[in-house]
Amino acid sequence: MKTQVGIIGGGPSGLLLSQLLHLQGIETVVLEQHSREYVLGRIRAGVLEHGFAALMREAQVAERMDREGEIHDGFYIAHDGIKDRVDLKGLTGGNSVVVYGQTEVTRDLYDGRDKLGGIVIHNAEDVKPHDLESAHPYLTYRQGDEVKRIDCDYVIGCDGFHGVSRKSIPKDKIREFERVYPFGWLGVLSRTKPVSPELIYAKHERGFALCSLRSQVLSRYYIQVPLTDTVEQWTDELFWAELKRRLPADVASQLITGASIEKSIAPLRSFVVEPMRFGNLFLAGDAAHIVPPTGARGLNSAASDIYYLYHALVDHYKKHDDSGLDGYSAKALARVWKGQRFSWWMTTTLHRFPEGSDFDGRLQDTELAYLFSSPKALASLAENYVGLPF
Ligand code: RFL
Ligand code: PHB
Repeated sequence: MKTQVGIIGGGPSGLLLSQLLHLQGIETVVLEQHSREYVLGRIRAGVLEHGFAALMREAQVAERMDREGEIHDGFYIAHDGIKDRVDLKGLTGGNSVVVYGQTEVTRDLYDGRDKLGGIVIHNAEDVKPHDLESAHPYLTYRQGDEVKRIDCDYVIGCDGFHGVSRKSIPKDKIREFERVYPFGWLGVLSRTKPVSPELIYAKHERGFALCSLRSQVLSRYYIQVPLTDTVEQWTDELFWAELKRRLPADVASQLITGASIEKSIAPLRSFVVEPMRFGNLFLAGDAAHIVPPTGARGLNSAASDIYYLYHALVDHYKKHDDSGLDGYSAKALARVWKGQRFSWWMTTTLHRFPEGSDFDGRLQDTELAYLFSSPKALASLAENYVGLPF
């Protein structure tokens, strides 16, 4: 098979790029190692910035998001038994975020690909990129006993943190930057009315907690846990009891509990690879960078990569202009690092660090005291949370 752009990974990054390019008459093939059901079974992001939402609209897959997604004009930070509101709309001159699950985003993108007859090959095993430094790279993959080949002009690695794309780059051609946090998030999804119409990020001496939602009948809650904990250890009863302890009393008393319909533990990590290009391979999304989920930046950082790549590839094919492709890595990384800084700040400010000193604790308290006494500091938080411009 031959195509113009070979995309590895059928998560939100790969599907969005494929859809946007298709609408511009540029051919793509997406290779996904898992089944569609498996990809749609993963519960991840819940908060989309307006830039991401705009890109979904440009990709003509935003109808359901615009109908069912909730516009959130603010969120709360709970600390010391009280909750302080961050007025996103007021502080940013009218910006807000959309609460709409990544599962639904991905479902809408698959539907969009189907409608246009886009090629998404599932259960593609052993995907390998070849000849990335030549003008004629190609991909191979296995389906059953058969090994197949796709020739393309460019390979885009959208295959997440554990994918094959980044690993295909010789070690001496890239530099990796990483911070691993000494805790994870235990997440629970439940068919219950959310405790608060807006998200609550809670700092507590027992550890961080987050009250989020997918809709007015579907709640998503998280608590910080040691990395050694397992999902089996956390019965629903233990989870709800621990969550309540970490919330202000008036919030805890309102919490409606119920059976969990999904429960998982995610480790927290900050990671960036530089550059985001090797020959004719371009990395995008989690394949190139990971943030701890505290700032809700992961999927939103992927969106800016896709935006830059989309425009760069359109310029290449339609205007024979390669400046976008040549400048991609530097441009993408500039925004990626700002997302890293913000996610690191939210994480270090709101979590309990097992090795943290009393001095560190006082600094955390002072961060919040300063934040809620300074409209300028709050405006900086709000500007980052709604998403910096692409
Ligand atoms: P994905 O979603 O990991 O998709 C990669 C796809 O590539 C496939 N793949 C391969 N395919 C072929 N061959 C191979 N060798 C392959 N290896 C992998 C995989 O099967 C998969 O389908 O990466 P993508 O598309 O870049 O999207 C990134 C986002 O998923 C991620 O950044 C967010 O989920 C992060 N995140 C959040 N981001 C936000 O912007 N807002 C949030 O509120 C938010 N909350 C979260 C989050 C991530 C979380 N976890 C579990 C890590 C909350 C959590 C708990
Ligand atoms: C979620 O709803 O899954 C979610 C929301 C905000 C975050 C992280 C995760 O910062």
